[in-house]
Amino acid sequence: MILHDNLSSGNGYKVRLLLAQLGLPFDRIEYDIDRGETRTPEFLDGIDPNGRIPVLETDNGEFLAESDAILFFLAEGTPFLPDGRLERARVLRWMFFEQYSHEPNVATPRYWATHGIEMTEERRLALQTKRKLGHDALGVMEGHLCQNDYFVGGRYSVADIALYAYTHVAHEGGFDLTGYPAVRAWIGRVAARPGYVPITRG
Ligand SMILES: N[C@@H](CCC(=O)N[C@@H](CS)C(=O)NCC(=O)O)C(=O)O
Repeated sequence: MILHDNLSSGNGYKVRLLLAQLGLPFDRIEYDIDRGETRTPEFLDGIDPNGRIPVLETDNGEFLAESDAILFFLAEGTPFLPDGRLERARVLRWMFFEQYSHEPNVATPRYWATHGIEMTEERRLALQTKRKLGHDALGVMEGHLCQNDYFVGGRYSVADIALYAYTHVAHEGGFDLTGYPAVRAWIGRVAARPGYVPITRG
């Protein structure tokens, strides 16, 4: 398998973390997203027309984009995805929450801060909204984790990986997690799982 990736990406990290925990070997191709390397005609025509990483290239030469779809695909038939119909749907519930309510608000400020993106007036205004919506999403997680050790079925799954990726580095985008003790405790539980690798590991 080949992971088309960028080391700083939390979306890419989700896949790297699961592959490491599954013990699956893979090759990684690094793209400089600041220099538009995922927007070339070769990438758009041959790898993914949406021009973003991560993309998983399977051993059969099939391409699969979207981090949470890749997690779901790789987790099939493993302990990282529950068997029951309702629990599988709950994994998707948290993944859709991650993509709609969490990632656009918690990850984007980190990207702006860590990639030297110019803070135009438009971005400054957008940041205020993202800050509020990001804290709303963290609040939803806190409420769930006050009652549960993990997101679905009381055990670690790809729902946790999807949400962990950008939550554990939220401070890099200016989010203070002090007010979310249950989230911080869950971050510690995830980081203690067997086969854990940090976001910096390629
Ligand atoms: N919904 C996608 C988002 C992917 C995404 O935003 N990728 C970013 C890096 S985290 C990217 O490739 N940016 C480069 C670009 O947009 O040109 C996923 O979860 O995989």
